[in-house]
Amino acid sequence: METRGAVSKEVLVGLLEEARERTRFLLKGISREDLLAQHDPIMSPPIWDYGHIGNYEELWLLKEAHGRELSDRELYDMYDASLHPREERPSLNLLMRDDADVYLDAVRRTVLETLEKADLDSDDPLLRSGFVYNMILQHEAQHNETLLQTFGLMRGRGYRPESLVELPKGSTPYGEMVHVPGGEFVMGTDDRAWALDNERNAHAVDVPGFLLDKTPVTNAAYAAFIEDGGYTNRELWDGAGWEYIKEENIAAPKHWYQPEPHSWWTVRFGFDEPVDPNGPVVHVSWFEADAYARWAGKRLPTEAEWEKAASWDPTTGTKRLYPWGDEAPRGGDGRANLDALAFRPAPVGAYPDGASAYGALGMVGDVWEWTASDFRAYPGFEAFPYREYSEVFFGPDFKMLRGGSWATRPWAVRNTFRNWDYPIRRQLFVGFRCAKDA
Ligand code: AVJ
Ligand code: FE
Repeated sequence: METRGAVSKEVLVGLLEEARERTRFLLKGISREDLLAQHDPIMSPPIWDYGHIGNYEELWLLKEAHGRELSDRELYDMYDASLHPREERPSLNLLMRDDADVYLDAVRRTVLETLEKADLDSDDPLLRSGFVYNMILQHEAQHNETLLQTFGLMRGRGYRPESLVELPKGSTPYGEMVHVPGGEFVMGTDDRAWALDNERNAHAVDVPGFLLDKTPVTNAAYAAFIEDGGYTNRELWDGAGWEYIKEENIAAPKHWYQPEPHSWWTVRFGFDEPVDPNGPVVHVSWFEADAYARWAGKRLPTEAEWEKAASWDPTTGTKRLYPWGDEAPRGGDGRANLDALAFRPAPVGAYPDGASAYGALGMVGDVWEWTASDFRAYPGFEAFPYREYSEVFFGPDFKMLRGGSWATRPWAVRNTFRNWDYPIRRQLFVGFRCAKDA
C-alpha cells in the first residue's frame, strides 16, 4: 500500500520550522488593523488563525500526545473552532500579535523537547509513525491556505508578498479528454502516518469507463459559457444554485468584472489584472461548475473518478501517492504548482511532467477541483483523533474538492486527500474539470 512513510525526527523538526517560517512570512505584510478585522463573515480575523495554530499544537502535541497540562484554559476555549463560529471570533479576547508570537514560541519550545524523547514506534496511534506531528504540520498548512483565502477577500490595500518562483509559460489547449477504462481501483488508503481519518480505509471501487478533461476548465472556456448566456439559462442550473445566483446577483466568477464588452478583468489580492485566457478558472462555486458542465454537455467527475484518474497505474495495478508517482513534490520541481510560491495558478497543462498514468494534467496543484460527490465516510471509517475533524461534516451539505491549489503546502495534499466546502463558496482557490460517460 502506498504511503508517504514515517519520517525521522530530524526531518520533523525541519518541517515544523519550515511551517512556522511560512506562517510568519505570510503574516508579515499585514497591518495590525487588518490582522484584527473580519474581512468577510465566512472567515476568521487573521489573528484568530494565528493563535489557533499555536493552540491546536499545544492541545495535540503537548496535552493529548504527551499528557502535559494546558497552559491556559481560556485560550483553549477561545481557539476551539467548534465552540465559536467564525462570525463570533472577532469579539473574543484574542491574543494580539506580540503575545501570540510569545505563546507560539513557548508551545514550540516544549514541543521540540517532547519530540526528542517521544517514542514514534509506540503502540499509541497518535504517536506511531509520527502521526500527530504530521497532523499538526498539515493543520498549520491548512490554516496558511485559509489565511490566503482571507487576504483574497481583504479590501483596501492589496496583498503582494514577493513571488518565490517563476511559473512555466507553456500551456495545453483546453478541450481534449483522457479515457479512463472501466474497472476496479483502490480508493482511499490505510496509511496511518500522514493520511487523515476520512481518507481511510482503502477499498476497491469499480468505476465504469469515463472521459475526463485533460486539464481544468480555462478562463477562456468559462468566458464562452458566460457569453452564451450561461448565467441566464435556468435549465443549466441546479434549483438551489439558481436561487443562489439570482439572490446574490452572480453572473461571473468572484472578482471578475468587464471594463468593456468581451473583455474580462479580475482583482487578485487587491490588484487589477486582465483575466488570463489560458489560466484555470478560479473562485467559482460548485453550482457554477455544475452549470458549466451541463452547458458543455458534460458533468462533474465523482470523487472516485477523480481519484482513479489521478492515482491508478493500470499497467502495474498499483496506486500512486501523487499523479506522477510516489515522489513527494517540492516547490518549483516542474511537476506541480504548489506551496504558495507564485501566489497564482499557472496556465493549464503547464506541467507535462506531472501527468497521471492516464495522461491527466494538473490534478495536483494550481486549483482545487470541485467533484460531484457529497462528503461520505468510506467503509470502515473511524473518527481519529477527533470527531470534529471530519465526521461531524458528513452528509449532503458539503461538496468534495480534490487536488490542492497553488496555495497548498506540499505535505498537505496527495491523491487521497479529501477537502470539502459548501456548494455556494467561492473564496477557495477552486476551479474544476469535467467528465463524461465513455
Ligand atoms: C479540511 C480545510 C475543510 O479549514 O475547515 C482546519 C481543515 N480542520 N482546522 C477547515 C481544518 C481544523 C478544514 N478543511
Ligand atoms: Fe484548525
